[in-house]
Amino acid sequence: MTKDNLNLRREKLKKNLNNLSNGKPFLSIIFSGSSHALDRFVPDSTFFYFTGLEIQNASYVILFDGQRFYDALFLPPPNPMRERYEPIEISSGHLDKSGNADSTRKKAIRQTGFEAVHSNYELMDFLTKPLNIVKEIYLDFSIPQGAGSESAAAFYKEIREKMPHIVPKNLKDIAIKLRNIKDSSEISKIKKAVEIAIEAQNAIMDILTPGIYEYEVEAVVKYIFTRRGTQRESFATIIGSGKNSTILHYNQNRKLIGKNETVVCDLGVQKDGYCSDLTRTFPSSGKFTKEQRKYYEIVLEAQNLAIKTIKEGVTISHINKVVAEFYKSKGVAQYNFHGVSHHLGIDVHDGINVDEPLMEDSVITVEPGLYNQSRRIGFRIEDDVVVKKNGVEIISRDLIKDIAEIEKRLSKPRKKIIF
Ligand SMILES: [Mn+2]
Repeated sequence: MTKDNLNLRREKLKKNLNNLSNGKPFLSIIFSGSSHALDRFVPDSTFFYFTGLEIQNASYVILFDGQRFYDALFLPPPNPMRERYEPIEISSGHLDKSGNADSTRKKAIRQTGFEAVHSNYELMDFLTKPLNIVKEIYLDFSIPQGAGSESAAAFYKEIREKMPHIVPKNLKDIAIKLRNIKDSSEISKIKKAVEIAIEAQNAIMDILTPGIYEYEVEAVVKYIFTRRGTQRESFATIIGSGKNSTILHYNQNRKLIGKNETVVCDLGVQKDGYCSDLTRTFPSSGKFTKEQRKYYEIVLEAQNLAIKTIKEGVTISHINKVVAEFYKSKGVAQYNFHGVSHHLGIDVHDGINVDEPLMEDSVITVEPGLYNQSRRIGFRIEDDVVVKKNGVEIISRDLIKDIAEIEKRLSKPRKKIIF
């Protein structure tokens, strides 16, 4: 992520906040969160979007005093005891006796691209000083996803308690609005994440066979993800066979895969902060049964229809409606359990409302499914697309999905799961 992109994002945020507060003074704070002792740290996605940083207990603060903006990053101060437990690449450093940044702080300024870096010791002071002029404070009210959510909630609670007379306002909606449109660096990161997810789906097609456990398939997925240098899945990988293929978020992955079952493989990985999310449904024995084939063809047709519908200005609600009507015409509406699309980005479900018109360079999934629970047949086909003015770019186009192609690949000798 270049510093230019980050600066541009922060400029847009300031402009939006300024509009919202009608030019009156305000404060805004975005907290990065923190992890439990042995957990791998996941920064708050909004903090990451505006800073590109993965630093625990850091805050991005904006102060507008009515005349100008002060942009500041607050970081944990150097702490040799903590550094015995965790690597600390960037810390706030200190001010020297004459009030100048010491070399650690200078390094932090250089590495983060912020003009001002302060220590967390200075945070409450910085926040409470302008309280005679500031009447509004923008915070992220929603509990951030992932690890660190408790610490973020506690942090925001403390801030609000210390400033009882200030009107708290929600920053999340503005952040989500900005995050709706991906810049070129974001799209290229999502493409990388998709590439790795495709590799995982291809690996599944090499090893899938009746008689192995769902978790063995998951192990192959995780092997690919980790080997490619990623640190986390977009969500817990779903490998659902037979009746499990009809349970949308089945991620226990404990069952032995039987003969002639449908196997829903829904997986994604976060690479450089951005998620992929791809689903394919494979026949465990290499060939779909006649009944399975019927469902698969309908789901694939529904997906093609959805993809043809998507372009700038269309809403996700509309896409859902188009697919629902198509299913109705095929007599399978009762097996349609969920919406077709969600936004994809730093969060696997980038939280944009389904009634918001899609924008050029929004990135969404297209994932219709059908689930006949009594027949133990579930199907989902999911691709990731960039929305364009007059259509889409299918990022995951290299991953096969036609019945003939899948059956051909699955007819090859099975690879053993040995590394
Ligand atoms: Mn999805």
